[in-house]
Amino acid sequence: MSNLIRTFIAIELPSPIQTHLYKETQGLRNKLGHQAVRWVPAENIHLTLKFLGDVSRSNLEILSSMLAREITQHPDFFMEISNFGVFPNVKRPRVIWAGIKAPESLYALQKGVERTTALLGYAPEQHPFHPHLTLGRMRQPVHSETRHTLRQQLAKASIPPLGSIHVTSVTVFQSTLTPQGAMYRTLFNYSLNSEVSN
Ligand code: 3AM
Repeated sequence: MSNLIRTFIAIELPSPIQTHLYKETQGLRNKLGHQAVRWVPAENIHLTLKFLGDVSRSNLEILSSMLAREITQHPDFFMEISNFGVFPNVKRPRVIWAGIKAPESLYALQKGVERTTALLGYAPEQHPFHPHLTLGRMRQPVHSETRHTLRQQLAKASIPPLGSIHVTSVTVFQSTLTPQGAMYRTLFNYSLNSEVSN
């Protein structure tokens, strides 16, 4: 058994929301196909707060206790899935995502997680936090035809209201890379504080 665990910290989505979002994006998958894009299966769609990479088993314990202390101080909140987009942009598409509209609580939570992991020596994220659900990753290089289809689809695609998502906890995941794609396993789950007001 490896001593290193590929780890990230994320917000899980309720499975009906995953299913609903997956159905709503079926058109996008049909149009772009599976050659050009590695699509994320419904059950793997989540909101990443922090990617840590390899963490040693001995560091997991301290990480878990420090994260528990931080996360349980933050209030629960509601968020919504808002729009579609691409990172870094449609000219150089790498990641197709669904955006998240959330109150300040999510941003404070992400900062808290970032601060806690930085204390343990994990490199701070260079990009500003842009809450999103990754739907697919474009295989490189992207053909101009695919870029064109993507641009067209994004221009006309809109997400119907999928309802408010009540975020009540944060999960630390183990990610195992396999030829079939990433497999996620829950390592820890911490409840947000339902007693503090938003
Ligand atoms: O949910 P998203 O797509 O934002 O892209 C990976 C995914 O984020 C990201 O961690 C999340 C869970 O796998 N990730 C994977 N490797 C990464 C790396 N080397 C990474 N983020 C930053 N650096």
